[in-house]
Amino acid sequence: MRLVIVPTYDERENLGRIVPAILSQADDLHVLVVDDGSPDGTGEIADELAQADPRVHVLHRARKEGLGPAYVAGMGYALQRTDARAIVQMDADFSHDPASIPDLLEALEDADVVVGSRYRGGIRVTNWPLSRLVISVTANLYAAIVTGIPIRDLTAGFKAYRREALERIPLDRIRSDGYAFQIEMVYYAVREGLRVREVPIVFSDRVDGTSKLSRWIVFEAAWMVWWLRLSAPKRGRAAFDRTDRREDATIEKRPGPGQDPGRR
Ligand SMILES: Nc1nc2c(ncn2[C@@H]2O[C@H](COP(=O)(O)OP(=O)(O)OP(=O)(O)O)[C@@H](O)[C@H]2O)c(=O)[nH]1
Ligand SMILES: [Mg+2]
Repeated sequence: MRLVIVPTYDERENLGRIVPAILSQADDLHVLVVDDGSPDGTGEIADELAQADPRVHVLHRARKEGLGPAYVAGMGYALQRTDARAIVQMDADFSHDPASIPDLLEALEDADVVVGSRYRGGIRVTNWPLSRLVISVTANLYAAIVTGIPIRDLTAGFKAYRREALERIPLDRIRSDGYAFQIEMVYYAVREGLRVREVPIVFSDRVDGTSKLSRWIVFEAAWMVWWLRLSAPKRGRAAFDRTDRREDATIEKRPGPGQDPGRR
């Protein structure tokens, strides 16, 4: 099976639609909803979905601790309590189109980590005010320069990992919340010598529900990239120096750890 992790906080308007939309993409897909005690009852909706379909799993957490900790918990669940051979992370608010999941998983056939990218080969973001787009593009450029990772969309939240890749990423070291979490995951993947590949996706602004974006999340990412750069051990720095900067954005330094994720 392959597992799609969806973190939720107050996503009542979206969860009941996104889960079936994900499951319909492939027969072996399961969904893990990680809900941080949403006051709007999203957790109960998740339980109802799980009762009706064995392909739906729910991880309840007591309180809102942020996107990063929710994903770390969900990825721990994936590795310890399932035999998922591939793990996808995506938002619940339809910013990430479930129809792109098969593309990400196909790209995973010859990569260890696949980043669903808004900015590789053009800009594909719909409905965002220009100001937010400018901030996002600038922030990604800044993060790429500081960390030295040639990925256009380092803050992307739509990603896929081989199980063996996720096992190599030190999840217990990750403390960050929002954009910084996304950058950290790619950073550790590159540092571990995993093959990271960027594939184009279209990102749409949320239509229903409310944003959990905060100023703190932006500041956290702004200093986190410096922390990553300055704390990188020599081995990691050397890995980045060898990083391939070709336009196709596939970072390949050595063969991945896993077998073909298409089989198990
Ligand atoms: N479990 C959990 N999920 C969260 C938390 N914060 C955000 N999420 C979920 O993470 C995903 C992304 O959050 P969003 O609020 O959409 O953040 P964003 O995409 O940057 O901002 P907007 O789409 O503009 O609202 C959504 O599915 C949220 O419900 C949290 O603290 N805990
Ligand atoms: Mg969103």
